Amino acid sequence: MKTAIVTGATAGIGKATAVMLAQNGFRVIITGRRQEKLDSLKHEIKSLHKQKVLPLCFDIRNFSEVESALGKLPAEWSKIDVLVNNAGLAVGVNPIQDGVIDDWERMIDTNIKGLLYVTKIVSRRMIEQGSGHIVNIGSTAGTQVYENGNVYCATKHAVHALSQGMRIDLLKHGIKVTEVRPGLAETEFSVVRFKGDIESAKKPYMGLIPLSGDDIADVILFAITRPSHVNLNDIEVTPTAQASSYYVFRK
Ligand code: NDP
Ligand code: 8X3
Repeated sequence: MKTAIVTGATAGIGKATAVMLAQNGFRVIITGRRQEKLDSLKHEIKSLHKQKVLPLCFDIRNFSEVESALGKLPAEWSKIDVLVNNAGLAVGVNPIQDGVIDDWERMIDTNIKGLLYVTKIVSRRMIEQGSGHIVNIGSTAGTQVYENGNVYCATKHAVHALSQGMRIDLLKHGIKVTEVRPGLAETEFSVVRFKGDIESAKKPYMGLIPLSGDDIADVILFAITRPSHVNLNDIEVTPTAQASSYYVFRK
């Protein structure tokens, strides 16, 4: 049986991915900072989908927390087939001159440094095993920059570059690297970005049918279930009503 780690599994894309992988025969290691959400997801996956779950509560911005959670896994969880680097966030929508330093640091520390910390620990394990598949959740914002998206877009550009760099460095070890780059997906993402302002958080999704966490989970499942000689490198997924970060058709 294959084992997958999904970071940021307490909400949105990560939660949907953990459930879908469990439904499709994967044992899942689920991570996030909210213990109660991890506990309820563990209960859901064990009772509804009859699958083994290991919840690990830690902040991916802290390397020693990442190392102690993922560096010493229980023996029965020690072979990791898939890592989904999903945990991430946008905070704030300010023009660059009004940027809030704490917002910038949260995004850079989570989306870039946290992804690197997790990857360092898990990729070394995959190299020892001689196999593995890393799926990085990038964004349409990883190749296009929009007004007031400055630092968030920069972090996702970094994920885009790191995905290419990881693919090159891990090539000789037989480890696959896939980047999945969603467009507008309605999760907790916008509520976090607008700091709990629900009305503002709804606006990006008005007048169109956005992606759901399940839509992205479905793509991740497809990517990780291709034959061993086939890799999907870079997958951009948008709602039908979105052509790019700049062109969105709203009814
Ligand atoms: P959600 O806000 O619904 O989920 C984000 C997840 O990340 C939560 O489980 C959260 O868990 C976790 N997380 C955030 N910060 C940390 C941290 N410091 N340590 C550990 N876990 C953390 O958003 P989405 O599901 O939409 O976002 C998932 C990924 O998809 C992100 O990387 C995002 O950038 C990307 N994305 C989202 C898009 C969208 O439109 N929604 C589009 C393109 C990409 P907890 O709070 O419990 O720590
Ligand atoms: C999230 C996509 O366009 O809402 O990465 O920033 S967008």
